Amino acid sequence: MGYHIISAAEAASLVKDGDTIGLSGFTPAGTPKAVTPEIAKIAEAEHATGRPYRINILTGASTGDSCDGVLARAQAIRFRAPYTTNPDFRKAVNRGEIAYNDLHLSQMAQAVRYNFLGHVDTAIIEACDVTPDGKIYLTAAVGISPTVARLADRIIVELNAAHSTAIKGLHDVYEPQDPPRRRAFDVYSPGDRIGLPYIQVDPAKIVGIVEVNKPDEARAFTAPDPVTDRIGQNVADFLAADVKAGRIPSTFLPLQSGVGNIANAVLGALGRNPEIPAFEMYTEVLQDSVVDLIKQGRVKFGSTCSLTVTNECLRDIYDNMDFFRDKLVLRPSEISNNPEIVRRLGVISINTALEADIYGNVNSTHVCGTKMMNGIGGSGDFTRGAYISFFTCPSVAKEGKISAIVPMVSHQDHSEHSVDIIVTEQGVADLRGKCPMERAELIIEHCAHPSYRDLLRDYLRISAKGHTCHNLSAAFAMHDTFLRTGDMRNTRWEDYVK
Ligand code: 0RQ
Repeated sequence: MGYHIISAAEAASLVKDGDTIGLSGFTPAGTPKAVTPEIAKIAEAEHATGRPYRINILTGASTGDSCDGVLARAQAIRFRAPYTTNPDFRKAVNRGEIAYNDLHLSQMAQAVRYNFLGHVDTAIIEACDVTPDGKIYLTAAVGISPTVARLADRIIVELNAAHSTAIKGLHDVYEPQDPPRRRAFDVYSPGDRIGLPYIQVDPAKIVGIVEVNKPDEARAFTAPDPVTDRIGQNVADFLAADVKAGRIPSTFLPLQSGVGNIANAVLGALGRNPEIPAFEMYTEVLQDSVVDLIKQGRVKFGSTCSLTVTNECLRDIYDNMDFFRDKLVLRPSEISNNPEIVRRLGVISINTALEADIYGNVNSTHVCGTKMMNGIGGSGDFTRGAYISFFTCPSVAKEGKISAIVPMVSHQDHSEHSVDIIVTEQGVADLRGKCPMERAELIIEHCAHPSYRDLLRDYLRISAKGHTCHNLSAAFAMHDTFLRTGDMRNTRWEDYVK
């Protein structure tokens, strides 16, 4: 091959204190798994001798434990962007130990190109193949790999035998020009290809190949429960009714769906609903549920940034690539999540909220306004340009002690101007064409849990009249009561009304 085969430890020794590394992958799919644990060992050894060692990480979305987990536990991360789901990383962020920049995923690659996030010293790219002339064939995701591979001083390739070279050809690698020279993206349907099946780099920049045989660290989601099932059913019934009413074309429109248990349940329900025609996905992550629907013919095509599937499911795709090849494409995150394309295609977006307020503003990221959960991910990329934007969540969390419907969100990721439909297991609030007070009534009566409806109705009674009614002394009383007593149901408005 002409490249040096080096150990993961040798590769890690090239990364120095203060360096910035750019990683392949998007979610645990396609993320490097061998070099980052060795970087963590260096950090621990340096810290043991009293020397500083912290690095900056730029990547596509979340990673696996062998990246964010081991590096966070080794206190080896100074700065990281964007989205992450790792519990140890989350704890370190909420202790104020890591500078975490929660960017929209579509903006990540261009933020690196615009030099907003500093110089990339080393790119670590997981591949299933690499050619002597510098063609890198990626694995189960694209993320920001083309950009960090091009901009980095040096590239380390993790050649991972756990991925099959059968995946070659599924990627559509395209890196836009920067303004003022950017051209339109010629994606007019989810299956349109605009790029190359590999990343082309200068082979002289590849300083070493690390041979790896480690599967992706994908999480298996729990099976749908009655609450997530009901949410899925509510979304599916609503979409079927909108098709019948002529608000959605009878041929249907491409869907985007976030990650997690609710997203899986929603897709399952959509697939089962006979009134919804077979559809396409223009999305950032494909989970097992979509692969099942492709096999059943219910999903005709999936454009995605990653195959965030269980290892069994990935093996199934690799073993049946003749079937899947014309039904999937893997794109860089700035294309899979591109707001220009999302609005052009008329994507129906379905994302998850931690909480929504009675006017339709949504918090997807911060528990009680201060503690980071995961991040905004691609939810903003899709919501703002969507044909119809949905947010789903259970009406209560923590055995009913927290209401997901609150007077005012404690952190805002998506504003009422971008949010069309809110769905809980209680029902659906269709906010399209509604003024704020009509929205409040729909959200309280259709989405809030019955044990919180009186409390929310009473909030409106104590609110100052206006286009949007609020009582600014009491707007966060439910959050404050939860933090003081452990249960939002203890909220007494009279304690807050001045
Ligand atoms: O806590 O883990 O302790 O049980 O939040 O909630 O109901 O299991 O739902 O797995 O779908 O995650 C918004 C976090 C939901 C996720 C979020 C607690 C609840 C539970 C998880 P436990 P569920 P999910 C895709 C696009 C980001 C935006 C997005 C997410 C835990 O979907 O990160 O969609 N979305 N991005 O108990 C306190 C509340 C709560 C609460 C739920 N109001 N207050 N805790 N929980 N509501 C990502 C990519 O782009 C790659």
